Amino acid sequence: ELSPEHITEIYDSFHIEDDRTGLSSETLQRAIADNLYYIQGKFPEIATLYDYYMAVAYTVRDRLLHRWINTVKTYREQDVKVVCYLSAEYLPGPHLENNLVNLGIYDQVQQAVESSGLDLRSILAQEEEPGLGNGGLGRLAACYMDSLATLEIPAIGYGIRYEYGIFDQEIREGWQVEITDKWLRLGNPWEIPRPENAVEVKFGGYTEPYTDDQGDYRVRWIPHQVVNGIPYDTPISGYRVNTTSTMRLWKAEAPESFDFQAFNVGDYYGAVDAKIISENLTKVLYPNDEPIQGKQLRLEQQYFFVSCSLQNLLKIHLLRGDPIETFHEKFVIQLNDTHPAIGVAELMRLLVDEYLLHWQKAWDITQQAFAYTNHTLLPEALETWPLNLFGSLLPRHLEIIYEINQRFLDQVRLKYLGNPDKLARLSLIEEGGSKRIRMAHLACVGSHAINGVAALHTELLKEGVLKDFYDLWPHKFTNITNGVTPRRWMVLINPRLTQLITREIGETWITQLEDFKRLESLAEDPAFRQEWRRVKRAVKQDLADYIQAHQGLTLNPDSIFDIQAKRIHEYKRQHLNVLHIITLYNRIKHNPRLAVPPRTFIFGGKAAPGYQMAKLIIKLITSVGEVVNHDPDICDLIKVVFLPDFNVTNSQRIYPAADLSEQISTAGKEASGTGNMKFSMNGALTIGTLDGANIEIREAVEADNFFLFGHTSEDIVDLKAQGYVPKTFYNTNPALKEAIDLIASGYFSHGNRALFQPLVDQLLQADPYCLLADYQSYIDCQDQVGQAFQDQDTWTKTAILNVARIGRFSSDRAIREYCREIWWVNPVSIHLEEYQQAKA
Ligand code: F58
Repeated sequence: ELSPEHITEIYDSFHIEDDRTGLSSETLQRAIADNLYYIQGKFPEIATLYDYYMAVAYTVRDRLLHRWINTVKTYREQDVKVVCYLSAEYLPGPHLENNLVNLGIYDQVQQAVESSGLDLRSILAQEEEPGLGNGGLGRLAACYMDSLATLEIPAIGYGIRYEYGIFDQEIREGWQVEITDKWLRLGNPWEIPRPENAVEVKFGGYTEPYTDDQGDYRVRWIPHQVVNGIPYDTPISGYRVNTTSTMRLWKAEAPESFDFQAFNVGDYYGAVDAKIISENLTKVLYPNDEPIQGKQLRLEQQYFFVSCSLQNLLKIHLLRGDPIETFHEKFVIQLNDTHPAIGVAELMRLLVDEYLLHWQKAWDITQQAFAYTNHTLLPEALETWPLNLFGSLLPRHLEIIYEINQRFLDQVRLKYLGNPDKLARLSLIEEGGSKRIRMAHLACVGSHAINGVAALHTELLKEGVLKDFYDLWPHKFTNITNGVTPRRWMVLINPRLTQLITREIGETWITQLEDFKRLESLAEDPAFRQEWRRVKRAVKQDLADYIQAHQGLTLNPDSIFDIQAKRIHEYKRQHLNVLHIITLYNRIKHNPRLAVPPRTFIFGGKAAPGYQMAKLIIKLITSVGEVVNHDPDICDLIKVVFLPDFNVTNSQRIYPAADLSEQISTAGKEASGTGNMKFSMNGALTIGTLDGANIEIREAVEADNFFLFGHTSEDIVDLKAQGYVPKTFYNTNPALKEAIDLIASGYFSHGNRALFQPLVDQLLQADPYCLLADYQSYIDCQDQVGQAFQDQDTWTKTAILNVARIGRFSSDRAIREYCREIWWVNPVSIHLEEYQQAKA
């Protein structure tokens, strides 16, 4: 322990180099050269663009570091309540440009780089994004980290440092090919490893009872294996505030000593094997957008990062000098879906077995600490684990879950006078054939709050999958509609529109997106509309240039850019979009003089590698594109583009360029959607169903400014209850029949009728996502879109109104709601210490 005087003395002896904190372009230029030389060990004659990227990244990281250190110090000293976001996935996107925007040093860095004869855009393009997630859920976690920092809410995001993130997608002969994502190959300048904070995680083995000194019954867990968790910290900057939060990702390593001493004494090769096995744990992200039922490694990943994180939190709590009993007053833990739900049992184990609390005390702390966000309604997507797998990996947790369940069901029994059906439905254990643990039930029982991610989704949760829990604890349920960060999804990706808007209404909207409403009156201003159109046209040209350069396809920037970009899934219905394309194609073929507004259909999205139907949908899109794009009869009126490798980086070119955003999931299937918000924020109009957050977007922008079609979620339920027969729609709708028949005939597959047979059969025989039932309504609606686009002035007015009214869908609003309704946390300002402030 050092005395305060001693600490001051140490500080006085430090000299913080201006080159690490200064923000002028001259200082930045010097710092970049310094980092190139001393960190990269390079000089201009041999430096690659990537070396320059690294040098710039380290330069920016230095500027983040003292903000970060002050943030951590402040939280330590002030004993603040901290939000802990537990998420198996994060999709933060490239860090460099985001940090330039948030720190407000884009122009200075650009000047510094240009003075050295380099170009900032090409340096930014060097960054490999961390693809540590599948889609919406991982990206939401990243938006929330951005908003937490910007709103100055103390927060840590915990997750997994996958060595290989989501695969890179290539398209070969129209098919998706998966390429390993080696994102760490050239080093990652944003992370700081902290091996000194490693923690141990146990797996397997058995438990045994013992009596402690107080004569209390206790349980000891003797594991079969121990794995080390090494934290890697990445700073997450807030927009124009000093707050810099931490994203702490865990990497698995083998503790060599464990195997040597306890098991394989002297067995060197055995120990090396154990090392390889341990390090497999955080090797790769499961590239599925539905849960991976029954894969042991997946459960190991979940338990690993959750145990590391909770152990870390307890350590921080005790280091701050707080008693274990007040843990829940200082930390709130948000479960991003059920992937970290094992945390409920793990916190109980830590409190009861390791910190020797009594069960009831530990349970009170646990329930008050945890909150659970559900992200899906698809019943097949609810996570369950086979009991025997679970028990062999986590024997102590199985006992704890039995105990939680027994006490829970005792309570239920009293309330429902025994009703056995109710008990069976609520139980944490699914009975029948083979027993399974229901992770959503564990999350509900162990949390003080449960939320869905859009109004409809929360309502459907309450009447569907979580109904019994809602009946039991209505007060636990809340809706928090998702949001996206306007920093990345507007300021960073659409500088042209940002500038135009800011010129008119100032820049307060960047942190108070509701201020967009000041654009409403401008929608009436013809001159402003013209400027808006000019911006949109320029942004579309940018995307057209990119596609020309990368795919050799020439696009017409005056055509409707009609875009669907998201994971490929039957419920998202990319193939409904394709049926519309084929319908337009057929119309032109039948009547070559038909006046149709030119359209460019753009798709992007990855299919889970094992999801055959999704991969076939990609092949269908590319095959239809091959035919349509080269058919002279079409006279370039229709173009179909599949943009490979949809990820955060590539998506940033896409959202700003859209005229029309496709949000066409079967009603009741998409929990919220967040792409819908990104498109709309950038001035696209939406064609969509009454699903997820579409409903709220439509309410906000008003019905006239939204292209609505399709059955409601209630209709869909009724339709199915009455025995849905897709063939009826096919038989009674000639245009639909013609489109499907054309696919089946082999027209898009060089005469190969077998290729798309599975897709056609699925539509005609089952059509679980009701494409056929929604087809006509979709086509009619698309015809309205085509009409509306002819009147560019009105279209632009509608686009401006969409933007003006989209303010509610900022992640800042969502995070404020979490803070107020679920977390009970407050902002804490971070002040830079004198000498550092002077430098800044
Ligand atoms: C998505 N879920 C929802 N899951 O589908 C989407 O409607 C919502 O907007 C978004 O969450 C954010 O709330 C989602 O992305 C996954 O990717 C999981 C990955 C791990 C396996 C289970 C699905």
